[in-house]
Amino acid sequence: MKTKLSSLLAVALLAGATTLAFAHSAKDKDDDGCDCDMPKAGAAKSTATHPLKGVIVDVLADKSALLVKHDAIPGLMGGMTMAFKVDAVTLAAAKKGEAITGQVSQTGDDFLLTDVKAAP
Ligand SMILES: [Cu+2]
Repeated sequence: MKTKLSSLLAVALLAGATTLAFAHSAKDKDDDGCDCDMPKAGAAKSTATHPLKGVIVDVLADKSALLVKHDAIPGLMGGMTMAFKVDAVTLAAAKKGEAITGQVSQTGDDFLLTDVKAAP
């Protein structure tokens, strides 16, 4: 029993060493100019965004936000009318009554709307 366990441990250690060696060689490739680590970080972040479909009810310029009547966002909230923080470019381009799609992410108590596009 003890022998079997230690041989299993040896296999696990070997597998770990192989993984480390592989990770190291992959990292070496990064040093050649590939920014492989960057998209990975972005992908991790994007798991916290949710696709939104809605209509701009009002442009709240003083709050850098859009009041949006949105459809239900699975896993986040039901359909409702609420304010979303947007960047200056999105705010300037936003038009009352326009149907849009976008990506919702949460920062503390604020909901952020990015990647805003006119709905097809
Ligand atoms: Cu909402």
